Parts: sequence; structure tokens; C-alpha cells
Amino acid sequence: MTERAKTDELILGALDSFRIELPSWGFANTGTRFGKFLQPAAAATIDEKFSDAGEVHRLTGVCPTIALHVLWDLPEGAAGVRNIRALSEMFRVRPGSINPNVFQDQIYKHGSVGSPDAAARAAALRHLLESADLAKQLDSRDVSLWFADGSNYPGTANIRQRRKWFEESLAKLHERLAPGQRMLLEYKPFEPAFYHTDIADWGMALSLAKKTGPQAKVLVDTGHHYQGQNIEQIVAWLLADDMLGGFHFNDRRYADDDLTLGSIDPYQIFRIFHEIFYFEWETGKRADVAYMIDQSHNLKGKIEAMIQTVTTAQELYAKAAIVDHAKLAACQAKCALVDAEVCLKEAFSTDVRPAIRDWARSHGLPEDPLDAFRKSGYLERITELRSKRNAAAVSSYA
Ligand code: PSV
Ligand code: MN
Repeated sequence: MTERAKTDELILGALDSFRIELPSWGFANTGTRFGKFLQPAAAATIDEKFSDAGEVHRLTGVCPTIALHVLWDLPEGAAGVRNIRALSEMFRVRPGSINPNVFQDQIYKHGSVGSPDAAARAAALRHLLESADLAKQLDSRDVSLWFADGSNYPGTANIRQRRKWFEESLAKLHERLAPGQRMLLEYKPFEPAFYHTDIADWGMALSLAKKTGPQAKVLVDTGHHYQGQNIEQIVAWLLADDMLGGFHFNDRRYADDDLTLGSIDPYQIFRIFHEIFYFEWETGKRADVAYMIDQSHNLKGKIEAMIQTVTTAQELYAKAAIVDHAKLAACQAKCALVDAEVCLKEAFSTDVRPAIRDWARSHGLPEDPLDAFRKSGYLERITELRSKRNAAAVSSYA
């Protein structure tokens, strides 16, 4: 077998196992804290979000699930389950991770499960338990947790007490999970809290997850790190401890910018995927990791940006799959620094696009999903249907 054929085989195998989840909120109008720029084709209902996600999956073939945010997508709780099931059948995308929302209601002004207000803690716990039940009813494996809890000024919060409250609620949620289910704990250093955040980094998420129980794992959102932080090292450590549950993928330049994947630093995402492949090669264990997108596009067309992200994720995943692990390990063992680095870069600089096109063709998928989307007429159809309503929506926060 030629080198080229070997590389292609590795890429095709990797792509067959690669799936990435779409966020329902990525299809809706979102903005910055200064206002929203409304897009005529943005989705406003759960039906429209399923429809748009279905379109991305139809064209890429690798997005069979859509992450749901409970308050945004299932505001009536269990009463919405039947509709979600029907939409799932209709648009051929299954409900994916279930994201409780314990950050937008007024009661959570000073936190949710970490709030000094017992009523707020109780409301948050009720919502978390309800979310676990919804996940069961929708056959979703993961309850994906992000807490906005924190404080803005030194001295205003009892950090250790809040941590205890977190432990208590997370333990109760863990009890509520069905055997195959998982709860994923996401961390974020700041925003909306600007002094302390209760789960601010991977160490805090890991410590809480370990205390909570075997079905609790850590979720890495690539936008939730300080500048210069070595995310792939965090990934390597979590993998080694069997504590990596999943990712929220996006790119960033400054903070949690929610830019399309690889738009700023594709090498970063490649290095993350590399750690996963290297772990699997070394241990023979398959990392059980949920790949999810968490992006909101204020200015780019939402469906186009999503297709762009999926395509980029496939490319970077394929590049990481072709790293010559045996060679890399040998270089590392003898401290051949330049050779080790060249070995990694060799894979990164390989043009994997022809192999991805072959893979798409062999699965009856368009070779260029973005071009296929533009030619499909879908955008024109939804623009016609949604633009009048969207123009009447409020864009300012005043
Ligand atoms: C918070 O910044 C976050 O990353 C969480 O995952 C939320 O669920 C998501 O964004 C949407 O607001
Ligand atoms: Mn996230």
C-alpha cells in the first residue's frame, strides 16, 4: 500500500466515526450585550431550528443530533416532548444534549444552586431534576450543565459555602440520572460574573465531577479559557483520568467570542484532536467524548456558518487522524525535538480535502456542502417564510 493510500484509509476511517452536535440556539437571532442584528432567515421556533439543523445534517451527514436548551426549546417542560419527537422524525435529527437553564430567570440574580437564597437553590434544583427527566423521555444521554453563578465584588460571596451548595445539588441530580446517562460540567472563567465564578476552570469542574459520582464528567468549551492557556494539555489530563465528557467547540480571539471553529486558530483545534487520537493509539481505549458546537453567529448567515464549522471540524479531525503516532512517540522518547514537531506539523499541513470529498461522495453526500446549500434554494425559501416576522422583532435591549 502506498503512503497516500494509507493516509486516505486513516482519514476515511476517522470520518466514519466523527459526529458533531448542532446547537439549537445557533440558528436563532442572537447578539452582543449592545443589541441584536436581525437576520431575515433566522429561526424563531423549535420547528424552524429543527428544520435548519436537518438541512445541515442532510448536506454534511455528520450532525445527527441537536442540542436543546430547556427554557428556550421546551419552555413547557414535559408537555413539549411529543412535539420534539415529531420534529425529530420529520427533520431526521435526534435530540442531543439537554441543557438546563438556571441563569435567565430573575430569581437567579445572585446565583442558582450556589445562591444564598434557599428559594433560588430549590428552584434551580427542581429545574435540573426536570431536565434529567426530559433527557430520559427524549432518549438523550447527556445533561449538559453550565452555571452562570458567581459574584462581581470581593467580599460579597462565601465561596466555600457556595461550593458546598453546588456539591449538594449536583449529588441530587446524579441520583436522578438513569444508568447510561451522564451529566457534563462546563466551566468558564468569567461572564456574566466578573469577580468570581463558582465553576471557573477545569480544576474546579474536575473536583466537583469527581465528588459527584461516576456519571459526572467535565465539558471543555474551547472559548472558556484565559488567553494563552494550554487547552490540549487540559484535554490530555482529563483523558488520562477518564473525566473528559465532551466539548463545546468555537473559536475566539479575546474571550468567549463564539466565532466559527478554526477561524482564528485552526492549529489549536488540531492539537486538541491530536491528544485524543494519541491517547487512543497509546491506550487502545476509545475516548467517549461528545463533540458539540456552541457558537452564535451575529453577522454571518447562520446555516452557512454552521456548515463552515462542520467542514472545518472534519478537516482538523482528519488531519489529526493521520499523525504518525509511532514516529512521534519515538521522536519524543529520544528528545528529537525538531523531528517530533515536524512530525506533528506534517499531518497538520497535509491537504485532506480531496480525501474528505471522496468520503462524502462514497456516502452519497455533496462534495461541497456549502455550495450545495447555496444551490438548494433552502435559504430563499426560509427567508420568504420568516423575514416579515423577523423584521418585526425587537433588536435593541432598551
Ligand atoms: C455559556 O457561555 C455557554 O457556553 C453555555 O454552554 C451555554 O449553555 C451556552 O453558552 C449558550 O448560552
Ligand atoms: Mn458552552
